[in-house]
Amino acid sequence: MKNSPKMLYYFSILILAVFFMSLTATSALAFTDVNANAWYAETVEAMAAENLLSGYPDGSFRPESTISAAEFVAITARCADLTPISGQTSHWAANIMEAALRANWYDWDELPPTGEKFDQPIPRKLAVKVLMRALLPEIQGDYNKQSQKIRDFSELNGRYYEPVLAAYEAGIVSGDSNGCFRPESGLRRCEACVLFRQALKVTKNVPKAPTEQQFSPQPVQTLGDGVSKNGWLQVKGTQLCNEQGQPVALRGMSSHGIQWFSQFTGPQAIQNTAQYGANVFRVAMYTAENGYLSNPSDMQQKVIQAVDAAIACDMYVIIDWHILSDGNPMDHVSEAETFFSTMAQRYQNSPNVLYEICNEPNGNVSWSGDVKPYAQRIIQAIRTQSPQALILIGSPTWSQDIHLAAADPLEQSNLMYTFHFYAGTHGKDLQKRLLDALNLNLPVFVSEWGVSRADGSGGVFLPESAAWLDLLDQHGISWCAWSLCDKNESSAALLPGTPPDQPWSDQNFTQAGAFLFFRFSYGR
Ligand code: IDC
Repeated sequence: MKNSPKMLYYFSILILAVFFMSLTATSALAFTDVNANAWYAETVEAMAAENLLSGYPDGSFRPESTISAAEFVAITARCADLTPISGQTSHWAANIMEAALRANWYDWDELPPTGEKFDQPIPRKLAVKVLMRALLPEIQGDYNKQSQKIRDFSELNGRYYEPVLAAYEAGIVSGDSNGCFRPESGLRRCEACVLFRQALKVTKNVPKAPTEQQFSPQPVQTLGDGVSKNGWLQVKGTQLCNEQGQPVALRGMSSHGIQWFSQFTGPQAIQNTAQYGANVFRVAMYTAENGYLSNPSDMQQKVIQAVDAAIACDMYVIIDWHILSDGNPMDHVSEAETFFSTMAQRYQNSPNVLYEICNEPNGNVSWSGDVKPYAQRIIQAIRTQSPQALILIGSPTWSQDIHLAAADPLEQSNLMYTFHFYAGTHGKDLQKRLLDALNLNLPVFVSEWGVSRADGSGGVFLPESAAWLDLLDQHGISWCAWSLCDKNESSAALLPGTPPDQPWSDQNFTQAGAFLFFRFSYGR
């Protein structure tokens, strides 16, 4: 057949058409709704090519929609290669959110693991915080230089200064056309992609700071469960372990003073607490304030009832010699000796029982002159009866001076040092002290802490409390919270009038209680 010019013409058009079709097919497009000419197309495509974006089941990406908190965290998790941990709801992102929370990318109150904020738009301030903590925690922003670049800086909550200034410093964020950051606004999905891409670029250029191994070790995976599974407890290094040598963390409640609130140390109240996942209960037997010193046999009886109730629930139970206004434990050392030797004899075959020999030494009292020699005598009294018993030792300044114990510890084994804090009063300084003590190999047990101020009232301070508990979890540290009672003070877990001898529901809890009871089995 002879080629006519007309046929050649049609033929070349066909070839061209096929060529262009193949072009569009290769350059496009991971998503049906990302236009190749859009300003963000290149970024979105590049991220999709690296499997960092998955889009929606219908093949769309919805670049103009506002990105939700769960979506933002999930993409960040892919960028940071974060391994999910079993989450607390059936939300599609629950496992990722759990891992992100525990990695400290954000705080409990910002995106509670219970999921109510997962599908809400993530505000820009929080998005930037998540991004910087996940990908570039080592970058710091110069306050004076960077804050000047942000026209609406006064609208930024101080909680977000650090990550936002760092993001400006690194050139990841530059503000809108008016020079505003708009901390409370949401982000479009396409804008979020640009943020991710920028951060990933910077990551490649930032040499990784040497990790401060001692301050950020891998979180210790600890077992919960009760005595039937874990048996006699033992201390290995700084870690509480079960009879088989596996790391364990006890979590539960402290009673209030049993001279006032023994109705909440009965079988039903303790069982209620165990049912929410607590595996330890602390029996606070005051010595002064109409406690043991004024009424030894009655108080001892109350202790026994509470201990037996906890044992019946397969829990560990701490017998606490609750000195408080009587700040020097040496003042009543012989009474303590008698009491502990009686208890240790009675419970010598029971792996459930732990002995806390002096709640909170305070006032004019020294570690090496008072508390340490006191501990030596009481350890002897207990171990004569119950050689394997785990014993908890306090320190001056209401059991905050663990640095003194760390510098001059007792020689005996199977001891832990108690460390007390109240989230509304104590923060970074005491947290540093805790980490320092761990670094010096001091085994620490938080036998009392509260979500309130140190006077048992005020607040509640839930973000601060969550930060504390996250730190304890990170280091596999056990805790009991003050207190299981219905007194009208903010540290109390139960609303006034809660029946001690009936099962409880969530309606019985104060804000403190709702938070604490939820944390017993957190991450387990
Ligand atoms: C508080 C109680 C409060 C009581 C007071 C004195 O919450 O109702 O009136 O004791 O008995 C501690 C103590 C603990 C305190 C608690 C809160 O161990 O007995 O309980 N706290 O102040 N150390 C630091 C704080």
